[in-house]
Amino acid sequence: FTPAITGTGVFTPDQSISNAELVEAFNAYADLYNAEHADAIAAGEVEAKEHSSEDFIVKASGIESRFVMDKSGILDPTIMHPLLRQRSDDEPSIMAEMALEAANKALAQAGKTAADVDAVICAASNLERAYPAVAIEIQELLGIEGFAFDMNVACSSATFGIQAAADMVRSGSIRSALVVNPEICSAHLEWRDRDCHFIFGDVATATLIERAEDAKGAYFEIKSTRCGTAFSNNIRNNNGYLRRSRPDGLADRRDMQFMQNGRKVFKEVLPMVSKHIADHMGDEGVEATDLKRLWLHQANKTMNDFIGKKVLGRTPEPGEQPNILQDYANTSSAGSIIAFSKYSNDLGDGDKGIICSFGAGYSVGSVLVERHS
Ligand code: CO8
Repeated sequence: FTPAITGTGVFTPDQSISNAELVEAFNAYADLYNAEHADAIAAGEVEAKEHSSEDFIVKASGIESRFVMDKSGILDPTIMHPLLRQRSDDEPSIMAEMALEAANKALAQAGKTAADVDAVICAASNLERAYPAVAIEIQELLGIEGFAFDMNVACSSATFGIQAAADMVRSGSIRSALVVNPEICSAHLEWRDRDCHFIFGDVATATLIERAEDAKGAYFEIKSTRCGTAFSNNIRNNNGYLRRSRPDGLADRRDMQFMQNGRKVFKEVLPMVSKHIADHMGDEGVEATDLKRLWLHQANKTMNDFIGKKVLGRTPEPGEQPNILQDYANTSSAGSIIAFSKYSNDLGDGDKGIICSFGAGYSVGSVLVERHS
């Protein structure tokens, strides 16, 4: 069977934080911190916190704003993280609820219902609990018969999930699968660190993968997929279920949130991604001139400009390599799918494009698609 993307959906939280709001809150936090530690700072025992700046954020990343599930806690200089209500075990979990809205949009776009779906893959860079799988809860909420499982490949969760779903559809083991990516990045971002406090936002995306012959309207044939990984500590989060067992495990430790060496990531991931896409295109006999669009991972504008230029062999025309990071920031695995969802319907019959994610792991995933309308 030929796998195809027949629908996509995006859930966008109703709260957003501009760079101006973010920087104001961070600077108030830094002032509080510096006042509290004035003696230690004066004695040279503690480093003073420097202010953040809107100009730096836009220049370094291209990010202007981000959506979040709760801005009240993040913007309170005495809290500096989201405040999310504890839900009872009988209520839908927050990730399931976000994914559900995105999944329903994807189903509606494809003109399908839960009865047409055989599997759910919840692929995200962090899961809200260890078990039962969030994917199985989403399966239950949607009323899907079949199976579901969670997976985590950080920023490449969506493309790796699409590969898993596409391979299962291709082999005939399932008719279709929903790949959902609920990303609550705000809950594992360190908002008290100016080096990264601007980077992430929250969102959920969903992609319906079906047999091409089952498509009711226009669709994107999945021509092929490629996944690659190479271990790196340059993007790391040490939080996990062994935390309680460690001597200072429950302390407020910096390494229990997102950490990165941004410069190194930039330098190491760029050649890895450029080679990955070039190899994928080479294997498929696809030339740069065959590509109408690139939907890249949404981490950094300069990074995407560089990759677009490298892949196409020239500076991409406006719209050829759409960015959404100015509005959403980095939403981990969901970023390239938001770009695909928002900027793909104008393509014509036979037009080809590549969805590509990259990030922690390191991990890179690419999906070569062709429009049929
Ligand atoms: N305001 C003002 N100045 C600042 C700020 C700030 N907010 N932050 C840093 N500075 C200062 C620095 O201190 C530094 O000063 P100095 O030169 O005196 O040391 C100067 O500005 C330059 O800082 P950097 O070298 O850090 O700046 P860069 O130009 O390298 O930009 C970036 C930083 C934006 C982080 C950039 O390096 C980048 O984007 N790198 C790539 C990162 C990337 O793609 N990472 C992918 C990670 S995402 C992922 O894989 C998903 C993980 C799972 C999700 C986690 C969710 C929480």
